[in-house]
Amino acid sequence: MAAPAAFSLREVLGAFRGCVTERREVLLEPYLRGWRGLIRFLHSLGAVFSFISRDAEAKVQLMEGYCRGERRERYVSLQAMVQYELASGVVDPHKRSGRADSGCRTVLRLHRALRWLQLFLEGLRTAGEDSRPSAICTDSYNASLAAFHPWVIRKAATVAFCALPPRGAFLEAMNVGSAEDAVAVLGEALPYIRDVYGITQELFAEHRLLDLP
Ligand code: 1Q0
Repeated sequence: MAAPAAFSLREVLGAFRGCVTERREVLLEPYLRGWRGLIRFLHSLGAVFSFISRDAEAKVQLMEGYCRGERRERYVSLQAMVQYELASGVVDPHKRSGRADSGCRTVLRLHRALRWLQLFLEGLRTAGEDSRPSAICTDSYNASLAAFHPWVIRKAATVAFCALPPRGAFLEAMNVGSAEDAVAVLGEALPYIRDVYGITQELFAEHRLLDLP
């Protein structure tokens, strides 16, 4: 049996590029494929990150279940999912409590993490050669996801970030060639990630889903 292929940033890039349709809908299958790639990368960074990858993995798995399930046509795109879950009462933006397994609240967690990713990759791409990924990661986290996490998670995340490898090794782990090549691919990937984030943010804002418990 062949060993699982090594992570490559190109795959993640391809997945996020394939997310947005001509009608500006976000397709779930490539969205989740992009996340799968990222989780794989996180695994390669070591066990310190496993509390993060476990959570992301559980969320991706839940969503994959919907995409393959009985109502799969309702989960082709984020737009279809929002429409279906609102119409069927699976989610209700006016309720303070809600189902922990709805697609909308699950995607919302991934969506917030995508903002972190965007900031982090932007930082990595534009910072100087002697910059530290751990510092860029901490700053990106504090400017995004941290606002949604309780103290203990913030603390654990900040400690884990210290274990990130230095810039050269980090860029190399992306598996697209030299550090310069990796930076170029990041530049290519970012507009797609930004686009997916922007469309999702607008969709969730329009339906008042940005605070789902
Ligand atoms: C490279 C270092 C990775 C750092 C990841 C930053 C995110 C930190 C998040 C800490 C999450 C802690 C685990 C639990 C969180 C949950 O409480 C929370 C809320 O969910 P719920 O159900 O309790 O309401 N969950 C989340 O906020 C979701 C977090 C998902 C994080 C997914 C991160 C995936 C990271 C992939 C590595 C990307 C490396 C980038 C470079 C690769 C180049 C393409």
